[in-house]
Amino acid sequence: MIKLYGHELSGNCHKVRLFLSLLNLEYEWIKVDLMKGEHKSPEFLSLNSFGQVPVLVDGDTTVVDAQAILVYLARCYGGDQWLPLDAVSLSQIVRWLSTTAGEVRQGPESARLYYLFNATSINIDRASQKAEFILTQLDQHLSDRQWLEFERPTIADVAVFPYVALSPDGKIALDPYPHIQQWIARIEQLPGYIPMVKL
Ligand SMILES: N[C@@H](CCC(=O)N[C@@H](CS)C(=O)NCC(=O)O)C(=O)O
Repeated sequence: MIKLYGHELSGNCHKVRLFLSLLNLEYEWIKVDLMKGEHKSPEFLSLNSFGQVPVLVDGDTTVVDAQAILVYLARCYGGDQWLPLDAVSLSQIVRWLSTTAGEVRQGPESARLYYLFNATSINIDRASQKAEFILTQLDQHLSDRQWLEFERPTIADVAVFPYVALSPDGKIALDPYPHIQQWIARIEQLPGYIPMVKL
């Protein structure tokens, strides 16, 4: 059975849990207690030397990094629907995987870390500015479409969704972004949708 190592308050882990649920795949959840530093233990570092969750183990295959795991699951269990492979479509999806690891992480994800987990090394003014930038861009992008790319949800939506929806945890209101709010509501209606645990 697939094993997922993670923490329930991590949006990066939630991307993977959400996608496993959308794909209706069974898996074993193995909690890595970040508060106790379990992600820096020798056992966990032997799975991911970066010392980060999520990590997915499927038989002999170990995949680290939320975006890499989404790609792996999509191609093994979801097929073209979630991750098409022609050059143009693939580049459109990768653009959003990159955006979530870049602008979304520097913006709403960092603001959430600052306020929820007291990560005071984060420059909150910079994170808030970055959040406003990417949320404005996303809202505009979603103004004339239902999903980030194509006429259906893909791993682009699954990857970008958690930290955007969690923006209020970082004291960033979503009221100014009506198209993002509608997109969030659409994702919440997908068969298999699961909410994230609240602190
Ligand atoms: N690029 C990685 C980042 C993962 C990440 O930042 N995980 C956090 C939890 S959300 C973590 O494990 N932090 C502990 C640490 O970096 O020491 C991914 O997308 O999976």
